[in-house]
Amino acid sequence: MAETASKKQDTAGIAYAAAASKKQFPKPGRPEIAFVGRSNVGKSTLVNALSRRRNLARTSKTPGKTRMVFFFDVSPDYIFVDLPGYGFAKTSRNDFDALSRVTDDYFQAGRPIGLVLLLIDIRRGLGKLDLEMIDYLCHFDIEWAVVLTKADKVSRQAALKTEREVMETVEDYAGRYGRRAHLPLSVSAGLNPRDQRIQALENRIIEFAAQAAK
Ligand SMILES: Nc1nc2c(ncn2[C@@H]2O[C@H](COP(=O)(O)OP(=O)(O)OP(=O)(O)O)[C@@H](O)[C@H]2O)c(=O)[nH]1
Ligand SMILES: [Mg+2]
Repeated sequence: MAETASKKQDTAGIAYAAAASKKQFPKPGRPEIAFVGRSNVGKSTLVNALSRRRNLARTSKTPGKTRMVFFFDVSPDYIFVDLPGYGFAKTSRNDFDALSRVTDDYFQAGRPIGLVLLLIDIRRGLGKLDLEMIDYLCHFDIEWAVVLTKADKVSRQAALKTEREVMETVEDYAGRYGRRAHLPLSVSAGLNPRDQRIQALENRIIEFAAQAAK
């Protein structure tokens, strides 16, 4: 897989590149929308929902499915980047280091990142690793917004409560780093890709990609 990884491939009618290391990253072009978060939070599922494809990004019940950085050519205006998840302990030490390295390389490569979507399982809320990720993104001056996933697993009321709690943390970090705070959006990509909240997220992505392209 590694030797062919940098070559452009095609799945579900969408071109993509898969990179196991920074040497295999495609040439930077359009603004990139990157998906990060703990393993199993639903990054690949959300990539599929937003791309209106069932099987573009591989998803799995078992954490640690996405091991490489995938660049999906989903729109004339932006590229989706599906990253390996963090916080996945059930792998060898070396594997984990490799996962971290390729993610770290991605963020430090000076690519045209329009927005990072930091995905949080709505039932778990922000954890220590997520807060470290926020610090990391702020440090590199990368624009980010929180997306709460698996909203179908909780009541609307509980979802609103978590959105409010997360917003407090987002505002705290935004204030600390002198950034604009972006409202967390909750989605249930697994069940209904045509949900209004997916639409709201898509609108936000379009807005950020347009800003990044300026
Ligand atoms: N109920 C529900 N399940 C979801 C939702 N989104 C994802 N899932 C499920 O959560 C599991 C993990 O989804 P993935 O999209 O593979 O997660 P990931 O973040 O890409 O995981 P890694 O690649 O391992 O980092 C799968 O079984 C999905 O079907 C959702 O909105 N609602
Ligand atoms: Mg994945």
